[in-house]
Order: sequence, then C-alpha cells, then structure tokens
Amino acid sequence: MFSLEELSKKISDGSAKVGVIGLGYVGLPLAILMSKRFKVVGFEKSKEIIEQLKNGKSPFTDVTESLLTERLGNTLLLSDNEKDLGDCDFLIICVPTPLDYEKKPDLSYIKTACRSIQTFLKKGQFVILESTSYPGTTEEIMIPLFEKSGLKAGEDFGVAYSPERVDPGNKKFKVENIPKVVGGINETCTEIAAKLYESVLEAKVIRTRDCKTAEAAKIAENIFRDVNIALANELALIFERMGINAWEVIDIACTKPFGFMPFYPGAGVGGHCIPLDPLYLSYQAKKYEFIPRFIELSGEINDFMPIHTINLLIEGLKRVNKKITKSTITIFGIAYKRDVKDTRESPSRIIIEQIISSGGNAKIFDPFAKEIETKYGKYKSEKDAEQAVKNSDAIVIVVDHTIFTEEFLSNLIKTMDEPVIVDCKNVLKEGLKGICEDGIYLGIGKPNHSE
Ligand code: SAJ
Repeated sequence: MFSLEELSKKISDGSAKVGVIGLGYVGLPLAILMSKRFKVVGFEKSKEIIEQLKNGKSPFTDVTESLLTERLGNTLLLSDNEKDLGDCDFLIICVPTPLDYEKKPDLSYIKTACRSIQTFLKKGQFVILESTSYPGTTEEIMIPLFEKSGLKAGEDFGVAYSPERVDPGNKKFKVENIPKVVGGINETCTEIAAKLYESVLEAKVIRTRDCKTAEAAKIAENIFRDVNIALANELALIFERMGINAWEVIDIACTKPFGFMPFYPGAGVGGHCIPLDPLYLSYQAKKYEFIPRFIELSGEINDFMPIHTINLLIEGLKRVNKKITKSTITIFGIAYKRDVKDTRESPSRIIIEQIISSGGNAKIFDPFAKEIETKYGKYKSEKDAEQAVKNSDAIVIVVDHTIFTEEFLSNLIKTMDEPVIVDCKNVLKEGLKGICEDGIYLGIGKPNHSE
C-alpha cells in the first residue's frame, strides 16, 4: 500500500522526485515549476527537443532561457530515456490529445506514456494525468494499462487527474497562479495530489470528488468557449443580413453589468484546445447514447465561418467585376489567434485552400507565424507587408494581431488599386472611410449591403 503519510512527508520535506512526461507548452512550465522545490526528471521522446532544451533554448515565452539554464544545472534533469523516470515518486503525464483523421479522440500519446510507465511502475508511486480528455479517460484507459503490472490502483500506487489550464503567452495568468483542479481515484489520492500542487503553486487547489469530475470540469470550460463563440458567429451572420453592426451590438450588450459575457465573431475557431475539446465530450456522450446536438451544431457554425469569409471575398471581387480565379489575395494573419505564432487548426488554412482551389493566388503576411501547411503545400509569410500587398486584388484580415492597426492597414490599402477588403475581426471599424474611395469593404458581422 502506498501511504499518504510517506508521500506527504516527501512533499513537505522536498525529498520527493517528480517525473514530467512531455515537455511541450504544458509540461515544460510544469517541470520548471516543480523543479523549484523538487528534483525533476523532464522526459521528452523527441531527442531534438531535449537537445534544444539542454542548450538552454526555450521554445516558449512562458519559460525564460535564464530560468531554464538555472534549473538545468541544478534540480532539472532532461531525458529521452524512460528508465530515468523509474525512481520518481510522482509521474505527471502532459502529452497531446489531438483528434485523428476521423475527428475522433486520439489517445495514442496517453496510451504510449502509460505503457512505458507500466514497465517500471512499483508500489508507492503516484501517476497524475494533466492532458485534456473526456470524462472516464483516467479510469477507463489509464488504470487498466497500469494494472497490467499486477499492482492495484489506489492501493499499491496512486492515480489522479489534474487538468492543465495553461494559456500560452498569457502575461497575467501563469502555471503558478492559475487555480488547479485535482481529482483522485479515491480520497487519499485526491489529498496527495492536492498536497503536491499546493507545495509549489501560489493559486488555490480545488479538490473534486473523483477523476471524472475533474476531467468534466476542464472539458466544460473549453466547450463553454466554443459554444459562445458559435453564438457570436451566428448573431454576426444574422445581423449582417439585417444591416446591423454585430460588433457594436456586442459592445452595447456589454454595458449590462451582469449576465452578459462578450465573445466575438471571426473567421473560425482555431488552436489546440477549443475546436477539439467539444469533439472529445461528444465522442464519449454517444457511448452513453446521447447525441450532443447543441455542442455539435456549435462546431458546425464555427466551421462555416471560413466559408462565409470566402463568400464575402467573392461578393467583394464581384463588385469590382473580378473573380477569385486569377486574382491575388493577401491573407493578413495565419496564426490561430492574436499575437501567437501557433497555426494549429487555424481558419486561414481553409481560406487559403479555398482560394487556391478556385484558381486564385494567395500571399501571406503574419508578423508571428512564418508559415502554414495546407493541402497545396507550405505557404510562407512575406518578409514585409508592402511586399505582401504588392499587385494584390484583395486583402483578407483573418487575425487581429495588435500591429494590424487602422493606420498600419490604411497605409497599405492606399497603395492598392480598387482594393477589396474582407475584415474578419472588425479591425477597420469604419471600413474604408477616409482611406480610399474606390475600394470595397465587407466584414464579418458588418452591414455589407452594397451602396
Ligand atoms: N475566438 C473567437 N472569438 C472569441 C474568442 C476566441 O473567434 O470571442 C477564436 C480565437 O480566434 C481562436 C479560438 O477561438 O481561433 C480559440 O481562442 P481562445 O481565446 O479560446 O484561445 P485558446 O485556444 O488559446 O484557449 C486557451 C484555453 N486554455 C486552456 O485550454 C488551458 C482556454 O481555456 C482559455 O480560456 C483561453 O486560452 C483564453 O482565455 O485565452
């Protein structure tokens, strides 16, 4: 039997050894945080990432190179050999949970991590899953793999789920000050996992009654965003037809000091969490013979937005007697959201593919993301914005990067002949007023009726 007392003692006297499996945007900040108090083994199967980190190169703004270097020389050991995890008291799994090609949960990373842990799992160790997944993953997937060792979860070794809530690049909320949810497979496990996080976090640790509740809380947080973004998008589609500015409507609704929370329309929902997490719950719900129509419909509405963006582009070009075919369209922003360089699930990919499949040419400008993979190959950002709009027929503003100010854009638009502008993020609040007379402006959520 592993003991609460023994592990609690190792936590309180700092002698516990912690293994972090997966050194991505979740695992690396956690390994750095844990290495403030404990000896940490940071395991990463990618030798390239290990090499980069060993050279003190941090791929994430959330982990400074000075901090990484300081910890590497001290309490943080990096390894691509599972054997180095064998004597860890705690093993925290922070691996990706993507979708497969059928848009179903891909738990292969979690299963691989569990299978390697199972080879050395021994009495007294404690495993925590942080990766986002559907309620039931810890108990239905992880524990059976661990118990193949003959050990019994909750008795011989501990198991808990504690969802990552990292928001990469967020200047205000970091891993140390974001409240942490923890749910064990029994009360003792909940308590031990909670004590571990409490020993390194500034933020509150919230104990749940079981793993499923903790898994459900995380997935609910992100589905909440996805469905509310879908609502903002549907309102935008309605108000466009009614000649109403949806962005103004949202700002005015915000004047209600309670009962309203703003979400904004856009070209679609990208990123590594929000578009995927609803499909994780939807998959599991169907196993309980429930079809989550609202959640699935929200995804369909969000998935329509890149297509709507193309529809606006076609309408704008038509008003200057052009078609996408043979036109050159400049895409401003290929990242999945403002001021990040990540292009995962970025709506721009679909927009670029639609332009190319319609016989158009696409040029890119993004100050953060340098390139994006499409089914027609890699599309790279131009070095400078002037070059990006040179000889272009239209600009599609997909991402509202901070540097895409009205002044920045109007200077570029003035260099174009009869420009067609599609604004997905209300960057040009007054359209082309005061910028150019001969251009055409259409925006998501804007009254786009032709004069
Ligand atoms: N988006 C909209 N309209 C909105 C908000 C977002 O179209 O009103 C789009 C964004 O452009 C992006 C996608 O949705 O393409 C996702 O945006 P996001 O702001 O939710 O950003 P993420 O994907 O980085 O979400 C992360 C999540 N963090 C974790 O899963 C730990 C989420 O829970 C956070 O709430 C979110 O960051 C945040 O608040 O920044």
